[in-house]
Amino acid sequence: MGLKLYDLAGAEPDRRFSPYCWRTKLALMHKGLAFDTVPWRFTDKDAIAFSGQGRVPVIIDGDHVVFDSWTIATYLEDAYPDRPSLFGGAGGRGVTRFVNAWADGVLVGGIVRLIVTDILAHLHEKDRAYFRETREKRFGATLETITADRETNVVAFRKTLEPVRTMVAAQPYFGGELPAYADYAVFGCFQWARCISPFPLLTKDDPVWAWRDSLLSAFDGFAGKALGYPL
Ligand SMILES: N[C@@H](CCC(=O)N[C@@H](CS)C(=O)NCC(=O)O)C(=O)O
Repeated sequence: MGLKLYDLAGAEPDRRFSPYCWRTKLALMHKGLAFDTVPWRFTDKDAIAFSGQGRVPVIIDGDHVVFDSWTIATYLEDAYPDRPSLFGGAGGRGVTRFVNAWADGVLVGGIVRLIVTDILAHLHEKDRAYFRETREKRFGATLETITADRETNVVAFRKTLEPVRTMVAAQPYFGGELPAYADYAVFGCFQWARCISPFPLLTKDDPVWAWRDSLLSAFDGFAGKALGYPL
């Protein structure tokens, strides 16, 4: 049996929008591993109960069940050492852990405030009440209040991307000449937004735009072909 990934979907089964699942899919492509995805909704807790928790990504690889995108990345690196490296050695793994944490805190946290109402609009009916309730509790505000000032808030969000601009001014990817897991950790956040929201996160003259474009084209346009909004 091939590798299987439980992948967050919207109302349409092929609208796949989790930033964490995108990281995992690109890591699998990078390793050249074939996989099948299972569309999963927020309230399908029973479907992944075998993993002992309630979030995706979850992968089944033979006898191994692994969840959490960072844990999956380290699992793939260690289980498939002869395939192209995701981290480029122990030092790279350590630095990538920081990039991953920065993406989780600064990017996921910044982007969700710009697109959360668009996420709600694309969810399967059975997920909507759960999503609204859990997120409004988390943010302490209605979803509509959170995105109301997004035209202003996106300006501050773009400023947080300055380290990425510094990086792409000197080299094509976080991984150097070729993409690595640090690229996927950051790119997954932009792909999440593209798949679920028409709201423009970047301006065309931003050097981050070109970096994102090259990842949309990677692996024969794997991420670029996914259902989402045009950029
Ligand atoms: N730290 C986890 C986060 C996973 C996560 O939060 N996944 C979301 C989808 S983007 C989820 O499954 N949420 C379920 C819920 O909110 O009930 C990772 O990196 O995989």
